[in-house]
Amino acid sequence: SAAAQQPGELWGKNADAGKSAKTKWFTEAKFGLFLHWGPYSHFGGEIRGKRYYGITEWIMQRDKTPANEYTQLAKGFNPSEFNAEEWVNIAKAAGVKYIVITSKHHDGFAMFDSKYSDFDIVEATPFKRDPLKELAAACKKAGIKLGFYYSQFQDWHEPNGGGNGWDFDNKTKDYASYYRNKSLPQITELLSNYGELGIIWFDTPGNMSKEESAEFMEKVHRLQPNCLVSSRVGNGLGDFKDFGDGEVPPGVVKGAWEAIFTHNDSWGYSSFDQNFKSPREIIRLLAEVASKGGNLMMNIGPDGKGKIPGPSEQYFRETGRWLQKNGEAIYGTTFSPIAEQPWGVMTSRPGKLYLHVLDRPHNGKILVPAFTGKALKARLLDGGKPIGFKQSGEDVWLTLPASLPDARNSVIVLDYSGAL
Ligand code: FHN
Repeated sequence: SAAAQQPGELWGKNADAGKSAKTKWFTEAKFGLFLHWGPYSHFGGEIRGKRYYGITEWIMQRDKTPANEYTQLAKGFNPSEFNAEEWVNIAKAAGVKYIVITSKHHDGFAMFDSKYSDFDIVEATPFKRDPLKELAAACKKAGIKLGFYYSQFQDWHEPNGGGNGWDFDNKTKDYASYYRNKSLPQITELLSNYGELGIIWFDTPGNMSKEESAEFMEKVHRLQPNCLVSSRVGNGLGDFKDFGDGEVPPGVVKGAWEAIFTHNDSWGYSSFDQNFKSPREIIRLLAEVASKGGNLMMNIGPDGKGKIPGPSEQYFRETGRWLQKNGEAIYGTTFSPIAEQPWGVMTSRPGKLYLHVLDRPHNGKILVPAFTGKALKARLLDGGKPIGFKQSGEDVWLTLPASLPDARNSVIVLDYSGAL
């Protein structure tokens, strides 16, 4: 039937839809928190008297700030109000199962105590603490997986790092020496000093060769065999697939994968961007991504003092309240065997189809087509109220109550026998 989903691409060797022991936690997690935090958070979109809207973590490149000057300005970064437990409490309340934080973004600044660069938070700022140590401890205590973002190719601070063509000559760079002297050793530090990690989230591989990408991936696996590597390690490698920023694939994708969004129009903190996605948008996006079989990792940009912006905290907490009631329809589910419908999307697990009703039709009747199983029982997930239904052949019609528990997304659990 046309309504049955045609699974898209299979990612890597994970054709078992992530059931392999290594990616199991990841494919079950469904919701992650991305954090972009560094000296750019202190600038908040404004540097040397100029304002830049969006991607504030790129401010050094957009402003062509000389590396020396950026280093001087970065000394103003002093996130004295940072409290790892507070962040993890918010993450927990939001219902995320993992956190990925920038350990070094393209500006080259290490957010951890590194022996391989002075340009790190302990040596180059008055803050002096290692926030990743504190975050690792808080995550461990809360049972949340921790991953580190690491920009392995772009490093605008280093003469041989990728990306900085305003201070250095891109044509004469010795990238191999950059990998050898900074990025590979820092990866070793991250995997050695912060306990067990869930992910090393590489990004923008630039002109890395296949051998170089493989070297980074192997390094991670050698030091922590269970640590997953993002596909942005480059050259088709990685343990799971990351789609483009703000991209949701058009249909089902089997295997371990992630859609990556940010809460407003920037990854790093912006002092003047208030374009935050509402809880409604987050909740519906989460359902859509899960219905295609993936995770949603949504980013927040904490500010230069170390605080999570108010709207981010509030909207993530609100998402968490929805998940408390409806998490069964998200966590541990797999993609829907039946395509998106005018009223919403579906997620599934053996014997259960979760109907995420996003738009209630006027007559209150919704159709689940291409239903090759036998419908047994239907009820609202939140509150348990039974829902009337009628199956004729492969069509299941359900009659919604006059008022649904949540206008953003009300879930109906449809129990069935047979196969979909
Ligand atoms: O250039 C980065 C960007 O600053 C941000 O970190 C995003 C997050 O996925 N990744 C890169 C662009 O794809």
